[in-house]
Amino acid sequence: MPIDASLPYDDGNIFAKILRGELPCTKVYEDEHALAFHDINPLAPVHILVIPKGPYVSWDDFAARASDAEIAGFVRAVGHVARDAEMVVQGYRLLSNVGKRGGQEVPHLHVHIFGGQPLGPMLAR
Ligand code: DGP
Repeated sequence: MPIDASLPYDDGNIFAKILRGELPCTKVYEDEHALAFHDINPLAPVHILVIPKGPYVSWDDFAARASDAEIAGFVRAVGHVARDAEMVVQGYRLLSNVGKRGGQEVPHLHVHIFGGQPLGPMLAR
C-alpha cells in the first residue's frame, strides 16, 4: 500500500529496523552515510536498494532537510554500489518512488538500482 510521503518520519518502518540491526538484510555496501542491500523481491537480476542512514521519508524530505554532507555521501554511495556491481558498462537504472502516486511502500528514502538485463522502456503505457 503506497504511503503518504508528507507524513513525519516513522522509525518503526522496515528499513529503520534494518538500519538498527533488528531485521536482517543481504548487505552489499555500507559507509557513514548509506547502507545498500538486495531487494527482498527482485525485479531484475540486479536489484539493490540504497538507503541513507538518517531519518528521511522520501527523496523530497531528504532534499529539503539533509545536510550537504549527507546528500553528497548518499549520492556517492549510489554511484559506488552501481560501479562495484560492474553495471556501468552495460548500463543500469535508478528509481526512487515518492508517495502515493509514485508507488512508495516503505517510508524511508530508498533508491532502487536495477540492472543485469535490458530494462526496456521507462514506464509501461
Ligand atoms: P518502494 O515501492 O519503492 O517503496 O519499494 C520498496 C521495496 O522494498 C520493494 O521492492 C520490496 C523491498 N522490501 C520490502 N521489505 C523488505 C525487506 O524487509 N527487506 C528487503 N531487503 N527489501 C524489502
